[in-house]
Amino acid sequence: MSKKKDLNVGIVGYGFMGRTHSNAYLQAPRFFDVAYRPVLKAACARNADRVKGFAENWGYQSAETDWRALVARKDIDLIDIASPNDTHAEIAIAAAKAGKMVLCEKPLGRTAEEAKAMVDAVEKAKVPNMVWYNYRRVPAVVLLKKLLDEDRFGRIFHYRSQFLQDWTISQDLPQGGEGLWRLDSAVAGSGVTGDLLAHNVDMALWLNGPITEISAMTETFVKQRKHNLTGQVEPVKIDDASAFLCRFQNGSLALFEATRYARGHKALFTLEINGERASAAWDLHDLHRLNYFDHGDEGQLRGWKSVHITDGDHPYMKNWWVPGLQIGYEHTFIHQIADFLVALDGNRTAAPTFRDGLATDYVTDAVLKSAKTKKWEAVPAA
Ligand code: SOE
Repeated sequence: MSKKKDLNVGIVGYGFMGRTHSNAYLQAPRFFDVAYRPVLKAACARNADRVKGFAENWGYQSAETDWRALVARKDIDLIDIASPNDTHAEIAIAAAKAGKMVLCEKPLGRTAEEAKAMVDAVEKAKVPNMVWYNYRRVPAVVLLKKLLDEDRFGRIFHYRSQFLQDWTISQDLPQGGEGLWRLDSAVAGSGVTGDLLAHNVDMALWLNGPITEISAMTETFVKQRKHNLTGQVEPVKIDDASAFLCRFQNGSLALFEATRYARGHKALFTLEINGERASAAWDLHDLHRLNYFDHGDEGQLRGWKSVHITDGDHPYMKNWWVPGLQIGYEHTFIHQIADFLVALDGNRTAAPTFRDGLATDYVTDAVLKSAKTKKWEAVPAA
């Protein structure tokens, strides 16, 4: 392997996503033939002691407590935003203005309006940009995309996708603050619509093309929760569950559902697509399997196949262990940064770009709007 060029990374945020991204920067150049080696220059978060501990644990060379200082540093090429949703736009826009590459956790903006300002900033500055919709990089999902691109399915009739969790059912769970900001609408923007459904939507737009119109419903099952920052019981303004019907530009009809109230389900992300000649189904709990039905198979043996996507000719798998051995959740982030580094070397951009992230925000905004108006809502093109 040739000598790699340094790519100096400054990350904002040391939570769950700060860890997944940091791990990806370290592992990608070890497992993939990429021209760049991410150098962990600085980690940034408000709590000085904790950010220092995080930096030491992951091998960041320094720690900052003000993201503005991080963005101003001349020794940093790329700003990675792994902090809560209310910080995304301000940091991304400042980083783009400073000429940095910008990677951002999902959802891109709390609203499409915020996301649009972020797209304008990175496109004006012409800086590489990407949103961490990591599930696009599951090998079985990438294989499904390849099969669709090869037109093995024919006309697509249906798409359906769910993301089911159960961790907010207790009424005693507070809202707000570290770990629970996803329940605070001021920080998160929305509830499951922006947090979970956004994953389903990003993947669907990639696999099945644009969504044109939507009819949605949302519900907030627990109406009040203690707020961790004020100590007061306050109204809950996020959506706890969100579901919608829609039409895709290719004429297919779809059903989507996300909830944190599906008792027994921890992160059940599913999808199924039905075409004229074939169907496929995938779920995150069995992420290595792609279930595939080919109507072209010989009649007496026609049926659903469960293909174990771990062979050397499956997407990404030749870079890991030996055929049959599995990889997991953290590898989706490693694949994403590896793809980013390959694209960077070729002066290309890896998807999903900020503009792709905006397309998802347009859909989630339309979901929230339709749930309020109780009408079908059109989805603007990004
Ligand atoms: C919420 O529980 C969450 O952590 C999301 O924020 C992530 O995006 C999803 O991948 C897993 O669930």
